[in-house]
Amino acid sequence: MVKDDCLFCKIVAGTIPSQKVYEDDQILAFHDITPAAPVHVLLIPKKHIDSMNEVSQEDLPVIGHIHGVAIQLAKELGVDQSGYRLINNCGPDSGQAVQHLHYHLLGGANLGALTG
Ligand code: DGP
Repeated sequence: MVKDDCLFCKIVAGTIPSQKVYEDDQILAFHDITPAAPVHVLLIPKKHIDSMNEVSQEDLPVIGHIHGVAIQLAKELGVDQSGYRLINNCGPDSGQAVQHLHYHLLGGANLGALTG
């Protein structure tokens, strides 16, 4: 459930501080420390899951819940109409730096196209 040397598990436990924007018993959302857009929030399951590759059938409800809260936060943070992006990085080629499943909610500026 918790991995002792995991940065985001420490944020869940409160031993590393974060600027929380949403929390319940299943998930936590907080501002990214190095924002890549005016709105840059990370949404994570409290349960330690290394990456998308380790998501099991039993984890699918929390993934859906993260999406639901992302939609809610996009509204609360005022980017639902201007547009936003919800991103998961999985594995080395994606640039995943923190090995605890997380989604980036980005918005508040034109994010450009992912593909040409
Ligand atoms: P990724 O490359 O997808 O693994 O993104 C990891 C993100 O985590 C990156 O945008 C920066 C953010 N981050 C790293 N360390 C911390 C931290 O201590 N606090 C917060 N709030 N964000 C962090």
